[in-house]
Amino acid sequence: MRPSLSSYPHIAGGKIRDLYAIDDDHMLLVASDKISAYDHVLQTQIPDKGRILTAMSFFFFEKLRTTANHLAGDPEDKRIPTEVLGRAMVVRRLNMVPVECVARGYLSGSGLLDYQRTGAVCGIALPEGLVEGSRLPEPIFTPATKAEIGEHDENIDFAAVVDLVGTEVALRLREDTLDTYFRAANFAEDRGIILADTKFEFGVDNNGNLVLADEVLTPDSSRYWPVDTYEPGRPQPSFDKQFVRDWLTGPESGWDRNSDEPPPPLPDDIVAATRARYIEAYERISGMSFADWVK
Ligand code: Q0Q
Repeated sequence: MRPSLSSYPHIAGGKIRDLYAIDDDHMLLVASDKISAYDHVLQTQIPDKGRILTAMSFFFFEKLRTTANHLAGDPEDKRIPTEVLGRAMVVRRLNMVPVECVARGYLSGSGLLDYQRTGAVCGIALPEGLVEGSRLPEPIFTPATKAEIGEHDENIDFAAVVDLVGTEVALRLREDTLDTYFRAANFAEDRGIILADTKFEFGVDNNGNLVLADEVLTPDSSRYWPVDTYEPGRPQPSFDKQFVRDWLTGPESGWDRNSDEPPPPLPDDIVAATRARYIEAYERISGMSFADWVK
């Protein structure tokens, strides 16, 4: 008999995910079917998105198991309530590091903006002449401080990370972030998906070890681009959200992204196509069929 979700105190809620306390040493990380676009959480959900992205985290935690992580149970752990089975992870409770550990292999988003303004990202000088989507000479560690809900994270330089966590932990954060990104990006690229960047969260366990936490290498914590349409010099199509973005900014939605109006509900065909893209990303990367994932 599985416990009910209501028996676990709710600890934190992001826009898309929730965190519950199981006991003093364990937490439950739950992914919803919600999707965000243009800084809005859409009213339309994508069926199975929470299960697909949870399957991706489990896959990468196993694939990258030489990096210590916070997983404390398998996908069918008996502590997972039936209502969230397949889209939840039982994890060890950690002392979370107050730094968003971002690795970038390509120039996009806030990294591109920083580069256009200063020629550098997080204090790391880059070659001249780079454009949107440029592949960087080598992946870079571009940390950020966690923003309040609804705000964007603020990019900081390595010295600021040292001020926050000390030199030894800062060096380990940079090393683990770049090493884990490099391995995952190579793996994904061999399967036709560019992992342009990703955001890791780390925590410290009771033995003082630095541990990879949160979700990992999902399309919500990373930029996934299709290799076959990659072309520097313009915004790259998102592997998973492009159908949503194009419809919302196209003539059919009637929505103005510069207005204060919330986006309208998505039509069924856009929902179905987006669900298929999430499944395609998981199956191409993992080599497994989503039909076999926990339900
Ligand atoms: C922890 N979060 C993320 C979050 C809101 C997720 C705290 N193993 C852990 C974890 C993890 N993962 C956390 N705390 C202690 N031990 C994760 C940012 C926030 C909803 C879901 N915050």
